[in-house]
Amino acid sequence: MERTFIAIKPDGVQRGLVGEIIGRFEKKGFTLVGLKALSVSRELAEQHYGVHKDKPFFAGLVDFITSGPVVAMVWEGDGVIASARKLIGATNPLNAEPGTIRGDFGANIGRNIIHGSDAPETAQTEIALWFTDAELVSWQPTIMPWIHE
Ligand code: DAT
Ligand code: MG
Repeated sequence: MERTFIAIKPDGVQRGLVGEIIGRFEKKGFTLVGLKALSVSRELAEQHYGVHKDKPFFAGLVDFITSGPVVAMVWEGDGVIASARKLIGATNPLNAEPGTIRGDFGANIGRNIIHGSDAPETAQTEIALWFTDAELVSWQPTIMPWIHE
């Protein structure tokens, strides 16, 4: 079953959006298999955003993600990686459709509330970077026959 890495960034946590965001993933029908709140070290931030290390916004991005609490999650479900990106919306919240998390709650690209893995390979790498195997729980929601045929 497909899994993706989702992180609520310090702005989302500070603004009290944790419950709202978790609720959206739950109501969609995805399964929560990992969840923790943490302060992100610079080392973890630089590894997580390594693909952007040559971009002009990299330093600000690392400063921001290390500036407050982050809620890290792993969600499971058929097609969850691409679907989560749709629930999240465009990178720039000003371009994100209403109904998406960034479209409903964001107003600035540097404060876009949430991260979601963009492909199967990055999902796998990011889950391994943020969680140990022991921190992930494999389970089958009993409601699954009403979510998935
Ligand atoms: P996404 O988070 O939608 O996958 P990304 O991987 O291209 O977007 O960029 C990672 C983060 O970096 C993004 O969530 C916000 C920040 N960012 C991206 N482009 C930016 C820009 N042009 N100016 C400032 N911050 C930017
Ligand atoms: Mg990205």
